[in-house]
Amino acid sequence: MAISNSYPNFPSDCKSLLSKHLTKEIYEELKNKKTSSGFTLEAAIASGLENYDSGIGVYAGDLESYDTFAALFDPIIEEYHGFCKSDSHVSNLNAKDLNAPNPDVENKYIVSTRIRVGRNIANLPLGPAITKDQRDEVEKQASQALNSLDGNLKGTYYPLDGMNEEVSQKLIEDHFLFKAGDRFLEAAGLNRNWPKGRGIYHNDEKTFLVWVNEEDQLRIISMQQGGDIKEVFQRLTSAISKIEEKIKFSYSKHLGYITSCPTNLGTALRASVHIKVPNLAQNYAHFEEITNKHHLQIRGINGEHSESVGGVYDISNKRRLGVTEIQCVQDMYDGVVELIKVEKELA
Ligand code: ADP
Ligand code: CIR
Repeated sequence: MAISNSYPNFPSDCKSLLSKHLTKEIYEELKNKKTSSGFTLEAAIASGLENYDSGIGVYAGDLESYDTFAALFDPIIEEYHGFCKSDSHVSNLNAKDLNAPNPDVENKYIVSTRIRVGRNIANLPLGPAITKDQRDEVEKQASQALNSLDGNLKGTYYPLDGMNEEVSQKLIEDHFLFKAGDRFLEAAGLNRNWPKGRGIYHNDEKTFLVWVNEEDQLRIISMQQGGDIKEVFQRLTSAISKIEEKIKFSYSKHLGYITSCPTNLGTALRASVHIKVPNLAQNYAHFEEITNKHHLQIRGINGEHSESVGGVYDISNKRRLGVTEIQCVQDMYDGVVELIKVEKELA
């Protein structure tokens, strides 16, 4: 446990944005500040201090955190998203504006496509600062709203508390459910009272899923096998608008949808494919050159901080703030088209 009440010393090989942007001056300016839900600098930086291998290392406890601790959050947000203090966020969830014909009709490269957004309920603290009662209230509101969905979104809410171990393990292995015990979330206080208040909603086909009270209060997910990105996006946007009829989400003109991790602000959208690129992956520098050009992130196939298996990678948009939802998906789409082209040439 590296938390202390003095300016932290980061190891020299620490690459987190926290270690880069938490100067002594900023630490001194913020160390005694507190938001109205009681969130402090110490809580905001706990994950990055406990986990020196963090990419980012900070979490917000509420909407106010982004103001109160702006001296730290703003430069991190600017470096991650390329979004400045004077910029405004614009949303566009109109699937008609997306130009994304399936880039892999023969099903050779894209194993599956998934698009998710994070959402949090307006006027409640975010997960790192939420109380048990507030978290239970989120679960109640979310499960009620979800249980009213119909058509292809109709499904069932399964609380994590009491879920059979084999069932949850299988859901995790099949990429449908979040893992337990993530050390980054643990240190941020996001796993308090686990597994109470957490759960997953899904339709029978498991093409529409909602995680309740993980890193964000809601993670709304649309996914399916293959590369029909537009179909996945359409299902997602229709679900979002139905849920929004019942729940008011936390949104700010400047930062868009409010999330506990600053990397998710704005659209809170991550559009990913699991894609087979074994040849390109032999030349990792070239692989990264293409993903960087299209503002994409490479992850392993068992979630963030995991490794690739068999040359299959999770490729997703990196920018989420200051770009519309359409642009986020378009970033992923354009990059995937190029990755497939290069992989074909190398075969
Ligand atoms: P996030 O919730 O930020 O999207 P993760 O990287 O932790 O974060 O992924 C969550 C889960 O979704 C993991 O099980 C991961 O394997 C799965 N997943 C992500 N993208 C895809 C995809 N395109 N196809 C299938 N599963 C996916
Ligand atoms: C970290 O700092 O590595 C974790 N807190 C996760 C950050 C979110 N990841 C990302 O790159 N979008």
